[in-house]
Amino acid sequence: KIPAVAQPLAEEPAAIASNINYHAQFSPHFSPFKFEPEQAYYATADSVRDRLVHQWNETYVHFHKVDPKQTYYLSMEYLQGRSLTNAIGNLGIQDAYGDALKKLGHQLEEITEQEKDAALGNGGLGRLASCFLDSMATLNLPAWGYGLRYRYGLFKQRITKEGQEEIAEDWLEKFSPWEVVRHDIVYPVRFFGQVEVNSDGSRKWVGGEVVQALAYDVPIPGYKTKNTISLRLWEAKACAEDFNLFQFNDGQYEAAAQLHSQAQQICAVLYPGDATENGKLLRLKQQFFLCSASLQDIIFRFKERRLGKGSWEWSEFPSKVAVQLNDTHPTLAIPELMRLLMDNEGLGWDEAWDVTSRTIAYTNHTVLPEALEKWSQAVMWKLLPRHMEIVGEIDKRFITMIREEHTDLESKLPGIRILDDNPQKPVVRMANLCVVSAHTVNGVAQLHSDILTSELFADYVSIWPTKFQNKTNGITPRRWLQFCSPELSSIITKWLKSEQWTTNLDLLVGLRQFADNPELQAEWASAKMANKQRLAQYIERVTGVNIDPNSLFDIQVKRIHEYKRQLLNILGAIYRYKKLKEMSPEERKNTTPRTIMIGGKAFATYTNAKRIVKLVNDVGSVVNNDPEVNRYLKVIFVPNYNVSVAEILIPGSELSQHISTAGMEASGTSNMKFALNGCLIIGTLDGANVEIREEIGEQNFFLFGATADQVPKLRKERENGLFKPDSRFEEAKKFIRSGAFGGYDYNPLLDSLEGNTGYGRGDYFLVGRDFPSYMDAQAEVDEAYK
Ligand code: 26R
Repeated sequence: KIPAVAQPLAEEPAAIASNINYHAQFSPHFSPFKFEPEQAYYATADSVRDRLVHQWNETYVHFHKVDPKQTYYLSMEYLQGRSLTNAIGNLGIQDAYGDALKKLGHQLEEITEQEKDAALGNGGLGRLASCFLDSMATLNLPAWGYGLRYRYGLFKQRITKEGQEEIAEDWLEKFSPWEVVRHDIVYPVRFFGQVEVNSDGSRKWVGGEVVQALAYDVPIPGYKTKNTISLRLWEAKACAEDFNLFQFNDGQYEAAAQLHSQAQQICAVLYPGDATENGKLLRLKQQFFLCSASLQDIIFRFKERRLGKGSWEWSEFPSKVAVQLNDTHPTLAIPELMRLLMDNEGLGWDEAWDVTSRTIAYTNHTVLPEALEKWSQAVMWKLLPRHMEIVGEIDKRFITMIREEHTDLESKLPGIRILDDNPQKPVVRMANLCVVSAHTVNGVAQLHSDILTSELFADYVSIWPTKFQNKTNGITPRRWLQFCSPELSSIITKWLKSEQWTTNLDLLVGLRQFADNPELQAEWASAKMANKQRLAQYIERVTGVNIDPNSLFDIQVKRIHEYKRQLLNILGAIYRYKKLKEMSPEERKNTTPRTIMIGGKAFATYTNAKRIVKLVNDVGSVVNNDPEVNRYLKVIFVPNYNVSVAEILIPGSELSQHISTAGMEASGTSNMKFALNGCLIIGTLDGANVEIREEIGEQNFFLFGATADQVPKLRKERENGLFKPDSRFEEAKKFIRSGAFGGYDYNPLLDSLEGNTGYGRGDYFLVGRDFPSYMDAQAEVDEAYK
């Protein structure tokens, strides 16, 4: 029984102001004599957190009583961004908090900007995880997320003369008000060691080193509901007895604390470099650490809830627990659940397998070969000997099943079994382990799911015809429209005469009947202009470049990758610049002025991606400082793209680019965010673009490029020297090679577009093939904008 809260939560601005004041004085984070924006932020966050904690406790007690089937989302990444605006918005207390802060001499908007982004992820997959948490909370689902509490999240990107520089992002520097450390929730996680066989034949994993997983809980409030679910992030720490007092007193300080510093490495950074053996081992440790701690916790909660109901059976587990794997990164949850059930709980193989395979489901997020995880068997035997036994047994039984029940697939076994015993480099194929073990496998957009069943996982379809599904990605309309564009949101609400669209986006079709209404058009245009002005101010602040809010705002923001083809975008911009230079002043006046913005981070060791960042910056320096043309064209590299920057860019966009080589972008999710903010798309038939185009209509989508089914043939043709490049494409490349954008050697980057063979060479991503149709589509954009 939880005692009732003694003091009701304040509703009136005056009472809220006094609560904020209270936190400013008594929270131990800073001197009570200062109340500048930073202190006001922490005090406001603490005050909002009180409300969340209240709902959060009630949610936990409620689901404990009801004991429904609960979903657990296992993800190595979460891109939460900022929490204050979202929490206040979901609780429906913006006005009261805005007024309260005014009384205290502050603006809510200014206060919310004090918050650092929680960037515990890389890109699409991490942001998807965060959007799902918001939606599941809003839908009143019993769901939790599990992840790692990285000390340093995704690096901060600084642009220098050399291009991108990575800087450690100390998001916890001044503490996060959105996490609650749970000293009562700690599990041991073992690494290395060996397998012991007991007299009864049962097996036990012993020895090695054991670290502690300590829980940090982040509240996830639903929108307009009390449901407040948890994101539980694990931190690794050593046990007290691992600190060697004897050595310490002997002056051997480093040796004394060795186990402590080893434990700290586990959660030190997101995606540590894996070029070295040490790096690979650390990543595998991270993955296992997440899986083991989360499953121990899930089993603990299952037992706790079932014990309240009297007797229970393990066979009930899959009707009470769903574990969703966000890509293959948490695949070790499969052998870990098997191990816990067999070695700790005493289940036999068949029973443990039945429970495990009915509990686990797997989402695939990429078909890129280099992103399909394969772990060295040797490293796995060393770090996780018991799990390798189990994976070996799953593989053996899979082979037996094929030989007995699917003889037609026997010849395919080398490709579809889990272990790849290639003597050069024996590996475990994590995606295969997921497909064999999970009850359901899904792709993230229709086209992507079709590619999974027709190519990547085609051989499994006849074994399990009903295992494969599509679940097209989505986004939370609260963060990505309601809160990031209050101007546009209130216009939508006004015309629909209801706010219901914020939880039921289908209702937006109700706006169609007003599409030609000049009054709506004027309101809409003024909201867009306000958002463009806000964006222009931001760009001026971070780059020093002044951009014209009356020009077409054209944006491409996402991780920098060759398949996403930022290179196609910048080559198009370069061609546009060259043509503008060749025009007379009179001719220029007839063009459509454009501001092209490109932003995104390149993985630190991805050379060509970093060259693309440098090229965009170099082109910007030349174009933006060219007095002849800079009224008609600006090229901006937006530094340090992250969730908060996206919240400024997307509402101010008019055209956005989703131009990946068809078949390579699993879904994309920013395409949805842009479309939702009334932005048109130029894009290929790839990922979720296909479905977005069906929803928004062809007239709002500037389509170009090869289709996914043409791509293999086009690559073949290219290899056979049958490709004839367009003269515009040649001209743009030649212009760069001539040194028009400075002394940096772009030849290696441009050479990746030449030749005729191989991944990453010979224009594997078909930039040259799609360039002419891209330029034609851009010409249509210019006309439409006029
Ligand atoms: C382990 C390592 C090699 C690794 C590979 C790939 C780590 C992280 C990734 C990230 C990938 C899987 C990713 O972010 N994929 C993106 O997922 C989004 C959400 O489903 C999609 O919208 C997007 O198209 C896809 O690229």
